[in-house]
Amino acid sequence: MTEPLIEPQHIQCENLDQMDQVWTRPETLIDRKLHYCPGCGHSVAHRLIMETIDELNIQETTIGVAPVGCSVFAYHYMDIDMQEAAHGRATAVATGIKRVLPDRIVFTYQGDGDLAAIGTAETIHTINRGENIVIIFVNNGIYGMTGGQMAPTTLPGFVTSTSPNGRDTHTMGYPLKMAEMISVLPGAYYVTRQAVHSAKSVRKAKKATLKAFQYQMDGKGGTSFVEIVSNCPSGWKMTPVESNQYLDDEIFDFYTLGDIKLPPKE
Ligand SMILES: Cc1ncc(C[n+]2csc(CCOP(=O)(O)OP(=O)(O)O)c2C)c(N)n1
Ligand code: SF4
Ligand SMILES: [Mg+2]
Repeated sequence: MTEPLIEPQHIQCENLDQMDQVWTRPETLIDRKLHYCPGCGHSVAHRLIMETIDELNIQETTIGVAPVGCSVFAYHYMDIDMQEAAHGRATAVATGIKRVLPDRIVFTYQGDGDLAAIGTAETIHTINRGENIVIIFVNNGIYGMTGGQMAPTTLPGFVTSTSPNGRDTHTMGYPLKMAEMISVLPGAYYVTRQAVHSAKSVRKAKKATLKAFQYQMDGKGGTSFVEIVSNCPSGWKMTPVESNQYLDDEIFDFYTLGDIKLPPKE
């Protein structure tokens, strides 16, 4: 029998009633077994969004748009109104919803294949029109759902099932920095790049998500874009721990974390 990677922890909690509760499941995050692979950042990203919706008290007024990709079943976990979109079309669907129901808070949740490959045109034109929606972009540098093919965001040299010798920039081009690209559009109101691989990064990503939804509620500007650079342990052929280390060692040098565009000062 192979040894478990992480030994189970048996923690004795003798004075449980005297302890401060530091975490509870967000009310809007449905208590259901997730279909994601162990250690996948999608589940943490889901939690952040649902915490944000709880804290802003917008469960009844929020409509999410789910993509095609590993997060295609996002609506199984998010206890809000949700609409499924065809692959890449989430921001176009969100545009329609927001225009018909302008008092609703509308967001898309999309992977990098969905947003930065088949959906590039929809993404750019939605933001160029300054639609007052939030786009949550989970960039894990690969097509996770379909078996680990190269994405437009894959780093040079990275091995995937369609770049078995590593991404060769001469024949396969360079990785797209979507956040930087769209930040030059006048319709982009708030653009930030975050991560969810550590406690510190989760706290920062949460603040960014809160801001993005709050900006939409204030209705002063255009599109808010929150990129979450994440892992795909299965597609990357790494353990969850290795994949999080890889983010720190290799990925964040290219996909620098932090705010890229802030709303104009009043
Ligand atoms: C029109 C169309 N083309 C291709 C596919 C196949 N397909 C499904 S998901 C996907 C890519 C998913 O990758 P990503 O958006 O990065 O999400 P991840 O699974 O990595 O979270 C592709 C190419 C499809 N479902 N529909
Ligand atoms: S294939 Fe990758 S992105 Fe999809 S659930 Fe598994 S680890 Fe997450
Ligand atoms: Mg992906």
